[in-house]
Amino acid sequence: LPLDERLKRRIIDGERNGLEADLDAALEDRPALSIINDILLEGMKVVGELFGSGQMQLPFVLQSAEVMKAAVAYLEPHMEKADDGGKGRIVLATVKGDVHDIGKNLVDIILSNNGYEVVNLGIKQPISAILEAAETHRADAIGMSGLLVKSTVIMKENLEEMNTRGVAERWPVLLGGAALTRAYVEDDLRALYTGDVHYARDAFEGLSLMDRVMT
Ligand code: B1M
Repeated sequence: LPLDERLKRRIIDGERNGLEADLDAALEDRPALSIINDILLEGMKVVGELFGSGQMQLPFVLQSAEVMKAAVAYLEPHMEKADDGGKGRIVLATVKGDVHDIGKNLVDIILSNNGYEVVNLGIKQPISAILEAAETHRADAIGMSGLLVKSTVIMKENLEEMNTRGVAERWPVLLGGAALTRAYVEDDLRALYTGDVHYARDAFEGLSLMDRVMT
């Protein structure tokens, strides 16, 4: 198989042996971010389709996720660092009940490499923990990630909780994750939330939104 296909296959098959050598070879002709976006994430997309259609079982999805994470960790030092912090601080978390963190961690990497300080709380974070961290770290914004349909409901509840606590004006909120749609965030959630809430389709939109809310 050509190198690109082989790397994509590694994600789909959850095959780690020889991963680093293939990544090194790929780095010779394209930047780390392009390897992630154009090759590895294509593999994850296939995993999602196979899992969704019942052709792949959960333990294998987990293996694929682990290879994906290992690849991202290996590539991270090769990524261009545009800025050294100081542009602002964001508290980032996967919402309550949701363990998916590959996308959130990509957002962390992209923001960190572009001048933001990221306080990454990890997965399954209740709104109380998110707000406490935002307070303690004097965050400029809050980012929530979630991939389950259930998580879109949790995000709504989180915003309602922020309204109730009277803290909606304090932090612009960025929301991302595969189950969300722009319309849900920009129509439904904006209608109920008294603060500022934005939808980010991917990590790069997350970055441009941060640049926007910080100006
Ligand atoms: Co799960 N899973 N999973 N899973 N999994 C999905 C999400 C699913 C769509 C698969 C499917 O059915 N086709 C489905 C959800 C269906 C639904 O809710 N209707 C699903 C399911 C059902 C489940 C379980 C319930 C399965 C089970 O137990 N029976 C279970 C959930 C457990 C839980 O959370 N309580 C489960 C578990 C797992 C694994 C642990 C095996 C593993 C996760 C490992 C990990 O993350 N550490 C896993 C995986 C890998 C997936 C798929 C295949 C891939 C997700 C991924 O990493 N994509 C996924 C299929 C899919 O998404 N279509 C699936 C790559 C990643 C880079 O994309 O996170 O979307 P994503 O991030 C993108 C953007 O969304 C955006 O930027 C990123 C790209 O730049 N973004 C943000 C994300 N967050 C952002 C935040 C921002 C800005 C942008 O600002 C704050």
